[in-house]
Amino acid sequence: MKQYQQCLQHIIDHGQIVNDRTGVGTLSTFGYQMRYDLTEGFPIVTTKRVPMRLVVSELLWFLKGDTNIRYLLEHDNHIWDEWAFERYVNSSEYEGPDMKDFGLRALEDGAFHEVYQAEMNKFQQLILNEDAFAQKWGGLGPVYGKQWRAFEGIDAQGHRSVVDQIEQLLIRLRKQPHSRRHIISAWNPNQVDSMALPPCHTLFQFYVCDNKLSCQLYQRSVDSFLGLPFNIASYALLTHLIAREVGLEVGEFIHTSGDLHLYRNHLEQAQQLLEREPRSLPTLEIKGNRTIFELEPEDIQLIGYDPHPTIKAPIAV
Ligand code: UFP
Repeated sequence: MKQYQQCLQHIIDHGQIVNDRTGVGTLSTFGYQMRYDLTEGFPIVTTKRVPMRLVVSELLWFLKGDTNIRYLLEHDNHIWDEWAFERYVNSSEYEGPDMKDFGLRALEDGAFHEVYQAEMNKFQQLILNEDAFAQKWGGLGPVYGKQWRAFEGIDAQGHRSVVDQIEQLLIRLRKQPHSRRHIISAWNPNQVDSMALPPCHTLFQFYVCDNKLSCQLYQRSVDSFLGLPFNIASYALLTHLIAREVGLEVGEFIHTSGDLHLYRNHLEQAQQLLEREPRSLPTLEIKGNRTIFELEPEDIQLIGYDPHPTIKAPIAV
């Protein structure tokens, strides 16, 4: 899987230094595309380990229309914790130690990191064990699950309308596979400000040719070291799940980037990854006959994933 390495090299060669929202700083480029032929194997990065288990539970969570981190915590998935935590510690209900700018401070100050970790652990336990707390503080606002399964708006007659975009997509793919309108948008301008994180994977389109289903994603903002390998695996998996549901083979997954960046504190890790030789791709196995909305994480497995070891990198919040 050379394409991912070429993408990192592209940013290193052409990126401009930008002081981004998180305060960490990035090397940034705008507009980039990669194509993965899904018939050649499952396109998960092999030059470091990508936690497929987390990709799977997050995607099934989106597909259920869920926007509360409790489901993720129950599956030992912590990728959204910081976003929910941020809302909680910035509220008047939070009475613990000052957590202002916790993301950056936890990276730079060891003593603060301990205090932060203790507060985060308390928060996670409350989400898991207290229904009312989970209801109130586990929610991330109308993020992906909400937009995919219950996109709200006003129709042409002025009536409130709620669209299940995934259900509509499945119906249309069965009825009119060659339609050029197989689009799902997670970007709802009316609701972006209420989301814990405005959707990074913003809009995607499906395409059918020769009985094969392809998917193209437009990702507005791409953390190339931590986010991108995860996002590629997630949308490759989604393409497989949708294809299975409507009885098609898989075709290509095309990833198109808006702001494609490498955080300043991921540069060394990226160089380390670039020295590694890509390995052969695994294949995907989906067991049983549960529908796309009923699938459980254990139904989905990668066969033959033998990556180089994990490379740790701090996440910018
Ligand atoms: N990011 C990704 N992929 C994701 C996701 C977030 O790369 O799936 F949820 C990164 C992109 C960016 C940051 O570095 O998170 C979001 O910040 P902003 O909203 O300022 O673009």
